[in-house]
Amino acid sequence: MATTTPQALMRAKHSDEHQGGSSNMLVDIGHLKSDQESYIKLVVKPCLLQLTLQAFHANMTPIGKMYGYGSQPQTKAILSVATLSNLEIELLPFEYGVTNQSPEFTLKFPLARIPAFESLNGFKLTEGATIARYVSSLVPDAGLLGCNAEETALVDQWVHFAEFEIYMDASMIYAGAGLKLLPGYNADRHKWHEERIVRSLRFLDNYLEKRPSGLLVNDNITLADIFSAIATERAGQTTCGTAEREQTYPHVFAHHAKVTSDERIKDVLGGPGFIEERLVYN
Ligand SMILES: N[C@@H](CCC(=O)N[C@@H](CS)C(=O)NCC(=O)O)C(=O)O
Repeated sequence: MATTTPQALMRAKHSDEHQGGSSNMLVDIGHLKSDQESYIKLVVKPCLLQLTLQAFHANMTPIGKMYGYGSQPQTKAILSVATLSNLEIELLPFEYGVTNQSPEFTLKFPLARIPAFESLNGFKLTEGATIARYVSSLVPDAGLLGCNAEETALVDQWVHFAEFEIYMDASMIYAGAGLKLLPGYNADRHKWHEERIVRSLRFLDNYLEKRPSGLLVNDNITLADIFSAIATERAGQTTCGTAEREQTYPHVFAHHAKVTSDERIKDVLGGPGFIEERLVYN
């Protein structure tokens, strides 16, 4: 199978990456209704990566290859920490629902899910946060897991918090109210997910307000900041419109802006695709 660098592949594929699944679940967008189309136009397309990563990748150290696509949040996190650690992961050509169902893929990764990583010596790993943590551990000097045991524990705390207390609920709203692809999604469920996100974002905003660096663990970007920015991005595509971002959770979205505008990773993370008005379900 032909391979290419992540950068070239993402440039080549960015126009159809989301066709296969922008949410955390299998997405068939063969028969879109007009409101689904407009959500995709407003939210999904602006998220597609505008990748112009160039020369500064020239001296990266190769560590392995990965199936994923550049607009998938977990893949973005992994490629961000690889970039910050000066490590190169080869992103393999991937067609959602085809590549991950192929015998070549399922022999190595039986769950048929991405991202799926294989190191140069054949070590295989799935689950985006785990792959990102593993990659972060390869270059301790990059500081992505913090600088001591306590900081590392805090990094883990915020990664889990971001994934399970923000991203998961926001992704349900994204798929249920945004893309209208979740069977049985209804107003009660919407309210339940929204209340969980509100509670978490309030907590996060209060915490960040007291952080002089504006970052979660120390004065440098860690894995925690990357996962948090990715999770709050999904909140800014669902439960947080402009008013909520600017007035209700200003520290959360200042943190998001700080992380995603970092010159080293801003092209990997791509544009946020924020919405103006928060999604209401009716
Ligand atoms: N828990 C996994 C979830 C990853 C995930 O949701 N992958 C989706 C694509 S966005 C997938 O591979 N779906 C294929 C399937 O479920 O068959 C992680 O965090 O890495």
